[in-house]
Amino acid sequence: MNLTKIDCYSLRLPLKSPFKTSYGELTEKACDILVITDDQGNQGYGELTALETPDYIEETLSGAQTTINQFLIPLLISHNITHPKEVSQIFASIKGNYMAKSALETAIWDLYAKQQNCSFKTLFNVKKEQLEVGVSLGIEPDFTKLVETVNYYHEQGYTRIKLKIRPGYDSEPLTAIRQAFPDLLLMADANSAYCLNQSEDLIRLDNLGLSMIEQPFSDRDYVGHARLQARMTTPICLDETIRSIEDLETAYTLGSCQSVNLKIPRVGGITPALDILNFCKSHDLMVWLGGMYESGVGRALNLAFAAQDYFTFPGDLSASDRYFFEDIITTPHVITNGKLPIPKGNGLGVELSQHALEKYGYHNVLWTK
Ligand code: OSB
Ligand code: MG
Repeated sequence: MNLTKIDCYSLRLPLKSPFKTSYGELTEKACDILVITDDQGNQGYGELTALETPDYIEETLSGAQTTINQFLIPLLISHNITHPKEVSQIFASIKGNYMAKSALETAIWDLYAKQQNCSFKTLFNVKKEQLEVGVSLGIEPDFTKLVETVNYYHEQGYTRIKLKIRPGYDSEPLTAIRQAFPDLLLMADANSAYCLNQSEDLIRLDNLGLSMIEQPFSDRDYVGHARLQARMTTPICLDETIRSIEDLETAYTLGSCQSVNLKIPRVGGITPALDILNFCKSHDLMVWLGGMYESGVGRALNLAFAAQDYFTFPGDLSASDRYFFEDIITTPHVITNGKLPIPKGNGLGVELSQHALEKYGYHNVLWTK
C-alpha cells in the first residue's frame, strides 16, 4: 500500500458534563488520532480510544502509545501490505494491546478504502442511509434530573437508554425511569462492579423489562456470569470480558451471556470485529455495537460498522454533541429526523478539522519513509 508517513494528533476533548460510572468520573476524553499517508497523498485515520486509567480494561492510553511506537509501527512498516485484512495477522505476535492495534488497523482500512475510492458504507455492504441509535447515561443520584435527562435524549430520537449502575444504585433509578417510560428500550451497565454474592441485587432487576444487563461481574469471571445467567431471565451482555473470538467462544460455550457488546477497538480492529460478528451470526447470538466516547473519527467507523444488517439493537452511538462542545471533524455527526446519518464519502467519509486539532492538542510525526 506504499505507506510514507504516520502522524499522531494527541488530543484532550473536554466533556460537556462529567460522566460517572461504577469506576470513576471522566471530565475530559483524551485520544490520539493516527494519520497514515501513502505515496499518492491519500490519508487513513484511526482513533486510539484507550482510556488514561486502567479501570475499564488493563490497556491505558500511555501504554498503547508506547506499544504503537515501539512494536506495532516497526511491524507494520516492515511488511508489504496488499490488503488491510493482513494487518491483524502482522500484529499477532504482540499479545493483547487491542486498542493500540485497532488504532493502526482501522487507519489502514480507511487508507485502503480511499485508495479504492470506496466508502466504508460500501465496504460493509450497507444499504441504510441512517441509523437508529442509543445513548449511555452516567450515574445521576437525583432521580428527577435523571428522568429529565432520559426524556431529553428520548425526544431527540434516541430509542434506547443505557444507565450505568453500581451496588446501591440500581433498582431505584431504573424503576424511576421505567415508571416514566413504560415502553422504552432500557438497559443497565455495571462495568464489573458486582460480585457473585451480590447476585440477588441483580436478579431483582428481572421485573423491570430491561433489554439486558451489561458486565455485572469482573472481566475474567466467565463462570460467575454463567451462574448468574442461569438464575435470571434478563439477558446478560458481556463487554469487558470479550477481547477476542476465543473469549467469545468460551462465554458462549459456558452460557456466560446471551448478548455481546462489540467494540471494534476492544477486539483489535475491523478484521477481528468482523470475525466476532460472523460468530454471533452463525450461533444466533445477539450482538450490538458499543462505544468508547469516540471522537467523530471513531464514531464514523462505528456508524458504518453498526449499519450492517445483523445489527438490530441500537448501539452506544450518539451524536457529536452528546459528549463534546466541538468535534474534531469538519462535519459533526448530527441527529437528523431522530437518526444518525451514515457518512457517504470515501473511507470513513470525514475530514479532520485543523482548527479543532490545534485547539485541543499537539502533533507528532511517528514515522516517515
Ligand atoms: O462500558 O460501555 C462501556 C465508554 C467508555 C468505556 C466503556 C464504556 C463506555 C460507555 C459509553 O458506556 C459509550 C459511548 O457512548 O461511547
Ligand atoms: Mg460497558
